[in-house]
Amino acid sequence: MQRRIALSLMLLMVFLGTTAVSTSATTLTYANFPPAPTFPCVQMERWADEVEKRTDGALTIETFPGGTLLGAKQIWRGVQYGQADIGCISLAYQPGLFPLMSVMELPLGLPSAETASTLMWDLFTSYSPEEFDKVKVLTMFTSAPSNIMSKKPLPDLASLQGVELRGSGTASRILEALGATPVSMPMPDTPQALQKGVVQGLFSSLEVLKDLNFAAYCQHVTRTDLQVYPFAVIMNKRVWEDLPESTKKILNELGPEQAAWTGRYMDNHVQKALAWAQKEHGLTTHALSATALEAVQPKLDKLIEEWVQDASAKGLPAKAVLRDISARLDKAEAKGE
Ligand code: DTR
Repeated sequence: MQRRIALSLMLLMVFLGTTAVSTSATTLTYANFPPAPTFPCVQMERWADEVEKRTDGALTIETFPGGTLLGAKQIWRGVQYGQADIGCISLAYQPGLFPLMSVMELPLGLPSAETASTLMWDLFTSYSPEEFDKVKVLTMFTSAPSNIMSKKPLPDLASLQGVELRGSGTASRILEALGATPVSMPMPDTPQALQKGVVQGLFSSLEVLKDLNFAAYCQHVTRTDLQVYPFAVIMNKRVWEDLPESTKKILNELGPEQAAWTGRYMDNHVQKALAWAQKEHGLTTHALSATALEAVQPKLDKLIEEWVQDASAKGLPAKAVLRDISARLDKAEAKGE
């Protein structure tokens, strides 16, 4: 009997020992959903390099682009359950989960990815929304403003009526306001949907013309610049708590810096992708007239009002958040951003 207890104790020690090794591991996994050349993965590689440099190799990151560890809609829970230590999520792919930070999906006229990304990080740190309590947030950023990419020219509201365009979250509702028929899906499903003709175009930031070769299908762009897509990089909380204080400090310092870096990278990359698509695929750019945008504005205002009602009903300081955003946008405009 005593021998059996001793054996059980030994097994328990081995088990505990293994657990301790895996949680204090110096290599952490990082799951990302879109293909490697796209901006969420470019920022992931930059973050991983910086972490390795700044910790003198004490912490290394094994990156998994293209959904090779977890798919777009699995990352939020997968990181909480420990299937990946770190993951990058697009908030728009899981409507309803982020009642406060979804403010970043609204048609607020955010002028650039850099302004929007730093604003998003500042909102997150000043409001510490409960919706992220179950994870450690390492950084946040946004895409550049979304525009319509399409196979056929869609230069005005009449031409947009009923056209199937891919978008996600609030972006779909913006497409509806423009008269189009939104089809929701994560970005990795879009190339096939375009090829098969399930959609006639998409609503996203324009760097995907190059990074996902969408310029081969969509030779027309209609500029709207109405909205951006917000992202968050999250870490499993237990893994975070097991990191040494010195590493935590480095990762915390990297948070706002990474947000600004990603925004800047994104803004520059959109310009490069546009020039490339014009040269290689003869991309044509259209713009909705001021009258068209004015006609749509009441529907866009309604989306914002609905968000305020929803968030306020959940006890969130929705109006204060919008006031902060508008003060920040005034400042950015004054600085010519
Ligand atoms: N437009 C959003 C966000 C986004 C913009 N570029 C990329 C590249 C890869 C994945 C997502 C995004 C979206 O369509 O999901």
